[in-house]
Amino acid sequence: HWGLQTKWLGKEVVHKHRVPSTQTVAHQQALNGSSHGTVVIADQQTKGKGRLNRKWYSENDDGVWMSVVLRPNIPPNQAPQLTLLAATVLANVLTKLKIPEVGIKWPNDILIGDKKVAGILTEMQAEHDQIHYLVLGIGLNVNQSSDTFPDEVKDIATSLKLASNQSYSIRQLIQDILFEFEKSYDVYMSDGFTSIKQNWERFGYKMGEKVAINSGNRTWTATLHGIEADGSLLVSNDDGSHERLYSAEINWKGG
Ligand code: BT5
Repeated sequence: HWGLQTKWLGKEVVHKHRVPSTQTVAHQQALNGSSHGTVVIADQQTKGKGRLNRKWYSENDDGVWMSVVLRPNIPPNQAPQLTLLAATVLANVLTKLKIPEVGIKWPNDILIGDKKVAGILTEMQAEHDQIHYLVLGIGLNVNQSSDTFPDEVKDIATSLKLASNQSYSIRQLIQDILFEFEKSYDVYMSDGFTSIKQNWERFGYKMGEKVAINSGNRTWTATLHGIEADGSLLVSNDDGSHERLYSAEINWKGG
């Protein structure tokens, strides 16, 4: 049993040892009518997914690999707020564990120092301007050591163990994350985006600093200011103009 201390989140838990991706399983669950708050957990994923068809390495039992089915009563254009909410929840949980230098790199990377420890993938099914359901995936590296990561990510990835020299119970982390997620989600549903914004910006990576930004074929420097209700990132350019970014890559190297 998962020992969850939640009210509605994880009332139904689907646990698999090894699946291609918990996202796919969660989509099937949702299409088969699974209720709001259904959680899909896997020990291992053979085809973990990132955004834009990128890979999420999660082949071993050394991380939290889970997806949550949500049926929120919000317009589809507010769905990015749930990604920001999930990022804030993860940052809070890690900080409570006394992990140092936790940051959120817009839009969905959780960092320790300059390295990525977790990512979030939100996929939505909407029709007639209503969210049918949403699958929110969380991948958190927990007990990997430095030689566990594949070459492609070993310089950019980290784990809780690498950051703190201790191992963690994955089950306990899942309990903590779901508990905090439910609390924040309920506050968000009653108080709206402002409940997320402040908390997110507290962790916001390089907030108020000048960084290099990459968007499509454009690269330039700008100062990061904060997040907007539509999930965009507000920046000010060197010529003083402000801009909202909807998809971009933040690089710290050129900053
Ligand atoms: C993400 O995408 O960061 C979203 C990751 C979501 C994973 C969860 S696990 C449970 C659920 N089931 C799934 O199949 N997915 C979700 P993105 O921002 O596109 O970042 C992907 C990039 O992160 C890759 O291109 C790599 O550079 C890097 N990466 C891949 N695996 C990593 C890992 N384990 N740790 C750190 N970085 C990684």
